[in-house]
Amino acid sequence: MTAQLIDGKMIAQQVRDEVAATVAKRTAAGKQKPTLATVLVGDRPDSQAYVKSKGKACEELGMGSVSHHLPAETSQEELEKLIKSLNDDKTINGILVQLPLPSHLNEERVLQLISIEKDVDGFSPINIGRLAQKGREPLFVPCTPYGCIYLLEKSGVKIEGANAVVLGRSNIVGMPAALLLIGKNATVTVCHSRTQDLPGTVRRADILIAAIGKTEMVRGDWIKPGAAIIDVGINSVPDATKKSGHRLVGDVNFNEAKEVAGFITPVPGGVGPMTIAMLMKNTLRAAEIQDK
Ligand code: NAP
Ligand code: L37
Repeated sequence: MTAQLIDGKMIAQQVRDEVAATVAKRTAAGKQKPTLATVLVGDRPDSQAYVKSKGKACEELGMGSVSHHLPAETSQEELEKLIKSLNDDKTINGILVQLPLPSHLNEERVLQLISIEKDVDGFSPINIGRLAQKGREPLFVPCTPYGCIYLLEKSGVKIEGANAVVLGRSNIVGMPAALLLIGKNATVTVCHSRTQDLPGTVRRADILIAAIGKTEMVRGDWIKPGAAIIDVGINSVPDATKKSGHRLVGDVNFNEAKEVAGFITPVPGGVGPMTIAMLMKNTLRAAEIQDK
């Protein structure tokens, strides 16, 4: 292995410790616990697991959490009513609607309803609009892309002037990750399912953020020697040696890429734990904003 491993689990723990220390100081000063409301609609097992981890993280860091689990057939009207009541609830600092929503629901209308001071996922149109404009700051940076950039910076990877390639252009990962990299003065190429010559494009990347959800699609011979690889993909593959019968792998073939790259994140233990840590950071920030 030539690449330096970027230990997301460890870096996430450092972020969590910092958040917990600030929360403890606030609580000692008699302030209300920063409190996150999670909203999950339907029964996707992955979403259920992530929302559960988010609630657990809140408790571990001395913060409050309230979880709303609605049935898959919830109507748009019922969901909007819940969001409005969370907006008005003074005991709630952050609101996270776990995506994707079931297909009959209008995601855009739900996200634009979340009050901007409580939008800890950073997906409301005002937050994303600010992220996309020069000289403007969003109130909250979306958790997964924020985690990716944090890992690069903590590892001492220079973003300014780097050629960055982002694989994927989704609203929750690829596009905001690309906007953040542009804001940090990288030269950014965004690839998607219609991109021609993906291997050739990836070979020019000093920084690669892979978020396509395709098992180990990025091969070792696509990687520029010394590149920094942030693998966001979470893919489940059958594995008879595991009790669960499966294991998680990324969008990058780790064993091949680690021989060429300069830095690489593992899956699991890379971006996943950072997503939760950055959500905790954003929830604390929401409480701080609402103090004022
Ligand atoms: P998504 O909404 O399905 O978007 C996938 C993106 O990848 C799309 O832009 C799609 O292109 C592109 N794409 C798909 N197949 C491709 C191919 N063969 N070549 C090039 N581009 C391709 O997924 P997402 O929500 O962004 O998530 C991506 C991955 O990250 C998933 O594995 C997900 O589980 C994982 N994830 C991890 C975390 C974490 O915290 N670690 C958080 C969120 C998501 P088009 O736009 O053309 O369709
Ligand atoms: N903020 N995140 C936010 N909003 C959303 O709407 N969908 C979504 C979202 N995505 C999300 O929460 N993803 C996510 C993915 C992986 C983890 C956490 C959150 C995670 O903890 N992954 C662990 C492995 C977990 C496991 O073993 O199952 C990891 O180490 O990667």
